[in-house]
Amino acid sequence: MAMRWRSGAAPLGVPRLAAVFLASLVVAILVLRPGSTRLYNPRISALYSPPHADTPSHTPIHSSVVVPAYHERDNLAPLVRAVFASVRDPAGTEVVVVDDDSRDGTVQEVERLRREEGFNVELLVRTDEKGLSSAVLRGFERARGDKMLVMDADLQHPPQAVQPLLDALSTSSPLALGTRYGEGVSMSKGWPLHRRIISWGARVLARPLTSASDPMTGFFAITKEQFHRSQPLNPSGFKLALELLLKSPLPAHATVPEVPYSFGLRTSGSSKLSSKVMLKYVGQLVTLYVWAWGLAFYVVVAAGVTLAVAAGERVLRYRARKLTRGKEYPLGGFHADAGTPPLSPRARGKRRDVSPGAAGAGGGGLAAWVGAATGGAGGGNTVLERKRLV
Ligand SMILES: Nc1nc2c(ncn2[C@@H]2O[C@H](COP(=O)(O)OP(=O)(O)OP(=O)(O)O)[C@@H](O)[C@H]2O)c(=O)[nH]1
Ligand SMILES: [Mg+2]
Repeated sequence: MAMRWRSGAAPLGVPRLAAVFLASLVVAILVLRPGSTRLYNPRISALYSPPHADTPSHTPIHSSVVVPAYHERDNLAPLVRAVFASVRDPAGTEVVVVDDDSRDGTVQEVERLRREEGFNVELLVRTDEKGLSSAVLRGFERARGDKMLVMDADLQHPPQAVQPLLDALSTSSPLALGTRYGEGVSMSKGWPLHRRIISWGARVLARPLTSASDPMTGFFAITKEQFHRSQPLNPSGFKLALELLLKSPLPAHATVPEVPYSFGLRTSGSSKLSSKVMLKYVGQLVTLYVWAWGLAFYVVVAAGVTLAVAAGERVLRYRARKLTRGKEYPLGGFHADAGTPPLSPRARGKRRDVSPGAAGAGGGGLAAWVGAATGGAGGGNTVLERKRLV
């Protein structure tokens, strides 16, 4: 393929790069602007109405373990048993399972756990909504405890870590995160390489937003009070902890404790982490960046695009030069037809005959070509040069 780039062309100067920057800025604002209509506002949630201050709540439940579940029937019994076995006060604890109409026997299983095994398990079956984050948000609405903890149904989050995570909550730390990257813990060895890479990439992308070691965690705890303090949240996606981390303003001097836990392998049921979920994560990140940085985010994106264009131009220019290296064209300029064979020594000898004409034309590019074409010495050689150039 003939290369069109000419090394003689002027490099992209400041005015052109400024135009690229402005165009990218406009496109970034138009394309990446988040819609605010479908956000979830914890303060005006549909189901939950906080008790009035003068009517103290008589519920003995102080901790709620919210479990989003989709096709997880076989995991529910081991999970519920392990959770109640590991908490300090089982009578003051409830498990709230939020199922998205799995129709896999989850309803019967929860009923059985309540009736036959006597566990305090609530079940919310949603038929009009789907998605992990929104399931957790609905679970929060249902939860009666002042402390709420979220964990997966598939036993990847160790039930033994439930009590330490609940204990990490206090008035000075109303949000606590489980972390897979703390000291003394590890990811299950069976976790496939591609999952590790995805997890690493997701963390890197979120790094400028938070210093938390595992903002992608699905294992976290929050007080109800802190939840209601939150700004409207994105209910779509997988990463509610990251939303809460950024959008629920902590009281002065509050900290976010991290409780290390070893991430296990799913032994039953199947993963819901699809490429669609990953794309949604990128969308969620974009809205969070806009939320946190405002116009500065678009400026960073536009600056990135401009840098990429400038770098791309340099690479093309460099490649073009490399392609013609060794081809000796006497007339200057750049003729990067990679398919053109180099001149033979004989032709080179003849070519020398025409060079005075070229020199007479004053150097490179089109002017040199014209000079050679019109130079008086050796019309035959001029034809040879013309062939080389087209
Ligand atoms: N209610 C509800 N729960 C969901 C939905 N998607 C996922 N879940 C649950 O959320 C938890 C986390 O989902 P997983 O598929 O285990 O995601 P993951 O842990 O990142 O992926 P694996 O490591 O492959 O298990 C599980 O308990 C799922 O059943 C959903 O759309 N609705
Ligand atoms: Mg899982």
